This record gives sequence, structure tokens and C-alpha cells, in this order.
Amino acid sequence: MKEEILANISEAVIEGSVKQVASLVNEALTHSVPAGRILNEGLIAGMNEVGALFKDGEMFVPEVLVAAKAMQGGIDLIRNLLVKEGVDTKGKIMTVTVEGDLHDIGVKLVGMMLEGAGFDVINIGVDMPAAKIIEKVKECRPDILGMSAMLTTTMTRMKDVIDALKEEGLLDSIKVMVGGAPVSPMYAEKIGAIYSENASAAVAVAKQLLNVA
Ligand code: B12
Repeated sequence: MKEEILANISEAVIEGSVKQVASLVNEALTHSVPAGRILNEGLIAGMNEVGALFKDGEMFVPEVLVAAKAMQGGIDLIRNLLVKEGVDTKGKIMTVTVEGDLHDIGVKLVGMMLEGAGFDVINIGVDMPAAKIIEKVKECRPDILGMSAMLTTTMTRMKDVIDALKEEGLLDSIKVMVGGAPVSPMYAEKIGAIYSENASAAVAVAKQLLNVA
């Protein structure tokens, strides 16, 4: 019975049905399924499948966004219980779009997939100057900083942030991931960051960086 509800939650996430996910999560709670199982065996399992379908080109950005929204609705219903149960997150990731750049669809998609994979994700917004990013890093102490740039003109801001992290002595305690249309693996390497081409690659890279399954 419980397994069936969890499998149905996964299926509803893949289908992107906000209503169905919410009603199934509530059904699971009435059957005393622990929030951690709802998260891992229902919501995250569904989102992992979405990631695989996206990677294989069998699902596209709009469908992934809808699935992520359904998953987030489910997470919202169990968030307090998760905190109470003390379910560990895989790590804290801060995402941001660098100064001068207003594009955030891609970076938010990355954040949703990371959250779906069990990471704690904080997005601090767009058009964010290096000084502000440093301030937020000091405040939230993420394990990974994920920076996005969609313009060739703003891509260079990523280096400014890494230089500032270095200056502040923060670079030893944080990994830096970068992405966005103009960013290349070569550019990432040059500035001392790790590149991911898309959201599913970002999940794999983050897991590798933090050594979690
Ligand atoms: C939507 C869009 C906009 C929207 C943004 C809305 C929003 N809230 O994001 C609006 C209308 C505001 C906009 C404005 C502009 N835009 Co625009 N925009 C686009 C467009 C059409 C789609 C971008 C998008 O969302 N793609 C879908 C997402 C899912 O893909 P993605 O962003 O690439 O993200 C994926 C990966 O790159 C990666 N990724 C992204 N970020 C990160 C971060 C990390 C940490 C990791 C690991 C991975 C990762 O994973 C994501 C998911 O798979 C692109 C064209 C295109 N096809 O890319 C142009 C484009 C990016 N824009 C462009 C331009 C020129 C502009 C403007 C200057 C236009 C103008 N003259 O005003 C302004 C600039 C505004 C500003 N200061 O930022 C150019 C950039 C050219 C360049 N090389 O510099 C593009 C390429 C269009 C073009 N062909 O000319 N834009």
C-alpha cells in the first residue's frame, strides 16, 4: 500500500500534476509514511526519472519546469516534518545569476533539479554584484556556489566573483560550479570552476563534488 502510494507520487511528479502530487503526499501522510520516504522514494525518485528523460531528449524544458513545480508543491507539504525528522540534505548549494545579467530560467531549472536530487538550494537572484555574492556566501556558508551567465558580456563577472572569494580566503571551503549558454568547459577551467552543460549534468557534478550518492 505504502509502496504503491510512493510509486504514484513519482509518476505524478513525472506527469507534472501539482494537484495529484499534493493529494498523494497527503494520502501518504495519513498512512503514516515518514516524510523522508515521501521525499526520497516518491518526490526525488520521480525527479530523478525526469532528469534521465531530459538527458535523453525525451522530455523538454517546459515539461521539466512543470514537473519541478509539482515536486516543489510536494516538498512544501512535508518541509516542516523533514526538519523534525532531521532528514539530512546532501549539501547546501547557493545559485545566482551574475551582475548585469537578468536570465534566470536555466539557473532556476538547475536549482529545481538539484533540490529534487536532495540538495538544499538557495537562489539569491539575478544581476548580483560580486560583493553581494560574497556577503551571501559568508552568511549562508554553502558547500557549492553555482553561477550562471547567459551573455558573453556578463560571463567575465564569474571570474570577478572567484577572485573575490580567493581574496576573502573563502575558496578553500567552497566549490564553484558555472553554467549558461556562452560558458564553455575551457572557460570554466581557466577561472577555476567546474562546468555543467545542463541541469542533469549539474546534479551529477554536484554529487561528485560533494562525494554523495
Ligand atoms: C528567455 C531569454 C531572455 C529573457 C530572460 C527571462 C528570464 N527570466 O530568464 C529576457 C527577455 C529578459 C532576455 C533579455 C535579454 N537577452 Co536573452 N535570451 C533568452 C533566451 C531566448 C532563452 C534563455 C533560456 O531561458 N533558455 C532556457 C534555459 C533552460 O536554458 P539555459 O538558460 O541555457 O540554461 C541551461 C544551461 O545553460 C545550464 N545552466 C544555466 N545556468 C547555469 C548555472 C549553473 C550553476 C549550472 C551548473 C548550469 C547552468 O543549465 C540550464 C538548464 O539545462 C536566450 C536564447 C537561447 N536560446 O538561449 C536569449 C539570449 C541569452 N539573450 C540574449 C540577449 C542578447 C538578451 C538581451 C541583451 C536582449 C536585449 N537586447 O535587450 C537582454 C539582456 C537582459 C539582461 N541584462 O540580462 C542573447 C545572448 C547573446 C550573447 N551571447 O551574449 C541570447 C543567446 C539570444 C540570442 N541568440 O541573441 N532574454
